[in-house]
Amino acid sequence: MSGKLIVFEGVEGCGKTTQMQLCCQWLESLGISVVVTREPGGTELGLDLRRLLLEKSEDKPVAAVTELLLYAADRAQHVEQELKPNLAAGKYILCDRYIDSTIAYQGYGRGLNMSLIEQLNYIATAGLTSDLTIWLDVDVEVGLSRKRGDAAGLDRIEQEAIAFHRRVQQGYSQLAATHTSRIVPVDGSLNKETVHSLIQKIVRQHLQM
Ligand code: T5A
Repeated sequence: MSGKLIVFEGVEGCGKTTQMQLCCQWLESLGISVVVTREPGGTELGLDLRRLLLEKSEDKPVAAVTELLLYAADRAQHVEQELKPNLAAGKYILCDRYIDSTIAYQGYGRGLNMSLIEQLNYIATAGLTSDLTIWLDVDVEVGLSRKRGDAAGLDRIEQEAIAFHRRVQQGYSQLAATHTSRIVPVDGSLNKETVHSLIQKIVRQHLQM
């Protein structure tokens, strides 16, 4: 595969969408062909799964294992339908969340079995890992307060207790400490332009551009 997979990760409201847009504009200005996608919801099937996963509905509870399997199903479809073909075509893919989200949210956040999650991640991705994962490190209170300012309101997972979001943040911290060559932390509390220029440097260094 000749393309590159760059993943953006972090807690709610860490600024992934904002930074992916800026990164896309920058890469395109260099003449690079870019695909922007996300999990959940990077395919038509995935959009249906995203709605099931994130809509707020008192009378439709989602069990933790069900949630894990739905994220895995979304990923399996996304890898087959979007990631593999675009990488094979030499594209740079900017992906909003990937395997580390499942480890952070379903593993650290929900407390599900880590080896089960790793197996499911492997099944869903067939071993496809990112070339670079940028972790936008933001305090959970800062991220959630940014989201509260958005008109759409908070989704099912954003409405979880603050202790859940803190466990997720701890998960990202552990992941970054373990996978130092793949996951690069960026201080997401800085202003948008500063975060973008830090990301440019990381992408250049990491992908030897
Ligand atoms: N999930 C996902 C799992 O539990 N397991 C999994 O395996 C996967 C794949 C997905 C949800 O699913 C969960 C995690 C999530 O709960 P999502 O679409 O990724 O949902 O939702 P969010 O993480 O909340 O993503 P958002 O798009 O809502 O937020 P972003 O992208 O992090 O933030 P962004 O860029 O939209 O910015 C949010 C606000 O902050 C401002 C923006 O203008 C915007 O108003 N902002 C800044 N303000 C100040 N300084 C900066 N540097 C700023 N950057 C952005």
